[in-house]
Amino acid sequence: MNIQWFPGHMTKALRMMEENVKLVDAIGYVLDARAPLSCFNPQFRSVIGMKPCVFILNKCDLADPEKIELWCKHFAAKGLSYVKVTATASADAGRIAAVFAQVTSELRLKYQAKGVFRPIRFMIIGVPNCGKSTIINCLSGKKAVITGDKPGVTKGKQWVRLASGLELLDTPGTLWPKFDDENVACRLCFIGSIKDDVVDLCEAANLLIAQLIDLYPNCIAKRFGINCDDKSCEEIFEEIAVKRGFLLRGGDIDAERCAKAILDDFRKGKLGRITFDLPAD
Ligand SMILES: Nc1nc2c(ncn2[C@@H]2O[C@H](COP(=O)(O)OP(=O)(O)O)[C@@H](O)[C@H]2O)c(=O)[nH]1
Ligand SMILES: [Mg+2]
Repeated sequence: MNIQWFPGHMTKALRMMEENVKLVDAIGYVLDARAPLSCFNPQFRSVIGMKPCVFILNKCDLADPEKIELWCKHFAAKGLSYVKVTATASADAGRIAAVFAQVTSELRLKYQAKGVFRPIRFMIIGVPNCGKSTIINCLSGKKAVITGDKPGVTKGKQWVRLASGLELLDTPGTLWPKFDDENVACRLCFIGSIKDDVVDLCEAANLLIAQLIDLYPNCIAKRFGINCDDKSCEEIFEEIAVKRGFLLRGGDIDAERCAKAILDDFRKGKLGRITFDLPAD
């Protein structure tokens, strides 16, 4: 799957982040727990610089608990701050606030010693659709910023001030111009970071089937009530279409509709709790 496209507004967003990083004390780097490795944007290195950073593994309700633990161990071994959350669950706000407080504790003590009051500012960054805005709403306890189940919902920067004195900068999600690894491109597509209209959905659905058969061999058979043994991805795709009645007049399968349904099932967690990426050095 070759997506070599980089919309101009993402360059603009990256410049905005590079300018605004001077104003913040720390970074909240959001990763989708279903594909954390694919969510690392090589261009963010220049954004983060030397700022303290918290890695937020989000959408844990949709991800594989065992693999989430591997990621947590990985961050801990590297001495990195992290928190695993489900931002749509308001109960997780406290844990995010706690780790934010932890990485800025030195700074807050310094302010206290000087007797100055200054808000602590975090910039929230990540690929499109990983839940940045939802995390901000979770922390603020209300709908402070707009969220949506597709990429490109947050357009510009937006500051949100919390009662605790914390200030959060919401940013638009950005991708990078070229994906070196084919897996990264398709996993970003699976998790909805890449706009569906710039990819071939049928190809994406077939790649999703291939990866699922490899990593979670029973999940498709279980969800769609079909037998996947010794079948190719194309055969499985067709069986799903027939089983679900995604047929066109004349009896051909409605591939587009079938592809959308498979991707949608994955994105909504109906195929089970799935994580594609394992930590790597
Ligand atoms: N299941 C689940 N959905 C989430 C979670 N966090 C965010 N979402 C959904 O993911 C979609 C994208 O969220 P949004 O905050 O707009 O992402 P952003 O583009 O990174 O700002 C929305 O439909 C959210 O409701 C989570 O932890 N679990
Ligand atoms: Mg957003």
